[in-house]
Amino acid sequence: MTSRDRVPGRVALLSGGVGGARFAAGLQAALEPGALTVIVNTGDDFTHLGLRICPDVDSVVYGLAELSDESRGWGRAGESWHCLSVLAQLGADDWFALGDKDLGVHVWRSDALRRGSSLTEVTECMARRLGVSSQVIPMTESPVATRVITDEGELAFQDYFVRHHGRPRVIGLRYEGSDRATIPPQVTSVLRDTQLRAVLVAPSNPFLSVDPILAIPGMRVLLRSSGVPVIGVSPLIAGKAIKGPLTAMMDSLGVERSARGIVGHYGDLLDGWVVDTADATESVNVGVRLCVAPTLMSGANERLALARQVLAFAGECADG
Ligand code: FO1
Repeated sequence: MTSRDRVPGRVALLSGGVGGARFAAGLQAALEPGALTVIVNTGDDFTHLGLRICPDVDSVVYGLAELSDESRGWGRAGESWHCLSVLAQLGADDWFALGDKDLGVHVWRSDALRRGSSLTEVTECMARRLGVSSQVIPMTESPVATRVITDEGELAFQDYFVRHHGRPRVIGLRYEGSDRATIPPQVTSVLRDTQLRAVLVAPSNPFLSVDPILAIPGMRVLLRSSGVPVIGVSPLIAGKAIKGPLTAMMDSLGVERSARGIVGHYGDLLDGWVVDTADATESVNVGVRLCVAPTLMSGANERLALARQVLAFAGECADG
């Protein structure tokens, strides 16, 4: 693509892991190099085998660096699992699948954090060294941990999601530490940049990936006062999530499985909502402006096409 085909202006994206990483890759291809900033959920982060693991940050960086395993959506392509097999042989915890290449990142990051670097610095360095032109910023430096209240008791996020395969019925969620969390200055500066043309919300799980970002005190006000359209992309296609426990969670948390249900859940955040073509007829009385687009991001062309359509819609919303 020539630079003339690139959409001008800066864009901020709120993102979780897998779906968010794919959408971020499309936006990076559609925008001028360096114009995308991804603000990433860290509620899934945890310490495992002494290593600090940041799954959504890593999924986004790998996606932007074109290093992701496309079928899994998390972790790296061409991964090997020698370390994990040794851990299993030794009777260590092996329920969380850490690949050998991925482990290199966790060892390096944990060491850098122990030596006093911030997660923002480590993430910026990782993205740059892996050749990413976009800015990737963890939602906060403060410790925030998503806790899932289920019919089998309260679980740490990765216990619920990976160890229990997202099967327990979800009754509620807590974003532990979020009430004391602070917004990184880099996030504030992007959201106040006069070149900013849109704030986008990725097609990520609202409860697990986006709500932890919105739970940081002052974040909603900062997003709303950015003066640009806030546009979300639906994580549902034909009323279902591509992967993961979203629809079961919507049912158990009493959120209607529809555009209206999710837009209503986000409250006064959004100016516009993008639904898949399969959901066009169901998406009535949503309460915000609506755009219909093919949202299944099966490859690079589809990701780019979706990004361009969402950016055009954001432009229409800005023009009134
Ligand atoms: N997801 C799984 O379903 N099983 C795993 O074993 C697993 C390992 C893993 C290792 C590193 C990493 O960065 C992500 C990993 N994920 C795994 C994905 C992760 O648990 C979730 O996708 C996110 O936290 C939700 O966005």
